[in-house]
Amino acid sequence: MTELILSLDVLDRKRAVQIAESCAPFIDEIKVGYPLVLSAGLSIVEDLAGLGLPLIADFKVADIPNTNRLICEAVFAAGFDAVIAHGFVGADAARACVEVAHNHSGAAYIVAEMSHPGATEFFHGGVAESLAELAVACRADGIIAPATRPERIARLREIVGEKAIYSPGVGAQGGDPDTVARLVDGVIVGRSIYEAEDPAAEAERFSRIRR
Ligand code: BMP
Repeated sequence: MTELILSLDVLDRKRAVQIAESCAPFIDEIKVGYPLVLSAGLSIVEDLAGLGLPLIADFKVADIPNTNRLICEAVFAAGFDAVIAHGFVGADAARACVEVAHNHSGAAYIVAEMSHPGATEFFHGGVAESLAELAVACRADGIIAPATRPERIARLREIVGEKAIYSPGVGAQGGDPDTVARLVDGVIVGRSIYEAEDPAAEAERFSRIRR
């Protein structure tokens, strides 16, 4: 099944919780990143935990192994179920995130290629392929790949095989959810849902990709 993952980049705590609650029947996971955590505090996790949906910490962790380890320990102690980390810092640093995640029965995903136009300045010439290979070598649970470039997802799938591919970049960034849903394990949607007049109705509309 392809999951629908809500990217909850909403700054107001009350509104974030309201949106998450109303969308909960139509989504499979919630991704929380710096915008919400830096505005509302890490304790936002406690407010969202009651929904019973896995919570992904999108902190794109990218430091030395020891610091990565400390960050990931804090992430899982806060109650998150998964963490997103960068791979360009090297296998030792990425592996630190994976090890902490697995010690907490959680998951770690490595960014292989990003979705915005500027990403191609550095993610080209085999870089994303190397990061996908690193994710496999580090026993990460999956990768992040761009919904804005479905042909790249297909290429990265050849490398990661059965591992999960979660893909942001549909809607507001131009990616087509139905095309991408056929290629990935989870479609990440932010603004198209949380900026909609009726976020729950929009989440329900997107939930057609859960098949
Ligand atoms: P939106 O649907 O509003 O564009 O949100 C996409 C979410 O996915 C944002 O939280 C963004 O930071 C994240 N993201 C992305 O858009 N592209 C990437 O390559 C990696 C991401 O984590």
